[in-house]
Amino acid sequence: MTSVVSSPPRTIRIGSRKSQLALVQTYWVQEQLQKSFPDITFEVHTMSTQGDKILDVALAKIGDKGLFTKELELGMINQEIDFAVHSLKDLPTNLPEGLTLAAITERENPADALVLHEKYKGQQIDTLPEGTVIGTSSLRRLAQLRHHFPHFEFKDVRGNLNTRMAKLDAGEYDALILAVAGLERLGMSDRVHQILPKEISLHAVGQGALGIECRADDTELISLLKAIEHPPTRDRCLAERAFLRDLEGGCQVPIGVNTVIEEENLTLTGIVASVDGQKLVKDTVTGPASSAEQLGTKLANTLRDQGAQVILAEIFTEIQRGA
Ligand code: DPM
Repeated sequence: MTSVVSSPPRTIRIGSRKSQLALVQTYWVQEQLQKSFPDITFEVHTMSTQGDKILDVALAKIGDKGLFTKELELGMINQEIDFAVHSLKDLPTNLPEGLTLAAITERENPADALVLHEKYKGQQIDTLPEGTVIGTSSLRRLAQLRHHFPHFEFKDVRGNLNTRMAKLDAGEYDALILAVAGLERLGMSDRVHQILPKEISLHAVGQGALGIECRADDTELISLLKAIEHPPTRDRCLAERAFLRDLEGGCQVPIGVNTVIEEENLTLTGIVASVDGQKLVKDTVTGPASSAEQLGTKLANTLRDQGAQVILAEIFTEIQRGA
């Protein structure tokens, strides 16, 4: 055994929500980092967030940004944990002072999936009958689907994936709309009946990617975390997040996006829709991927010129009134 140690090996504490999906994601990050840095110990610490505790109120009505992230962020500020793993789409676009988005991991399929009750087996979204009851608590999914399928009924659904599936199978809903990525990570890809095309549903900002947040002054950790960053996903997600930030949308707004990188160019498409699906503005911008955030801002300006701000202002008033 050697007695000469240059610096004590560091133990790094990872914060995670306790949900099954959050833990799968966190253990994946832990494993990747452990492989890259075998001399460092990575420990997982779990915490409950506000979003895990309030289960009976529609997400949009809670209205608070950072529902699934605040407790973890306090843990970092108070030095109880060193970094946190989030579903990037649950991470607000403005982070608390002293914290930074250190890395973004490779994105899985960012699309939304149609999950059907077994009596509809073999059907697609456009063959479902009038009055089909769709469960979703996403204003983004609600607005886009209402726009295309005004003859469906929509019902709020909360709870983790297993709870939602049980409600579907029990007949409380005919169909659910869920992220393909979440279903895949939990080994439930077989429940995906159809991947919704982008013409029907543009996905949420950051959907399918993980965001790693840490203290902005922990430069040593930030450089370690770059080992699990996926640059094309980062560019796409930075463009998407700049777009959302510029429109001042929280995560519970009917804003959807799509991004593609070809050669050095990034193409960003965005939509802002009213909750009833009646009003809708959509456009696309293309430019160098190295200026991802400027592209997001550019698209926000373009959509604002087309009336996005008016649509969003109406939604905030409605939510405040508790409509
Ligand atoms: C956010 C939304 C939802 C989650 C809103 C949206 C879906 C809520 C619902 C911001 N966070 O997408 O328009 O439909 O009731 C969430 C999921 C994942 C991360 C589950 C899902 C897994 C996929 C991923 C909840 N957060 O969207 O089906 O990591 O991108």
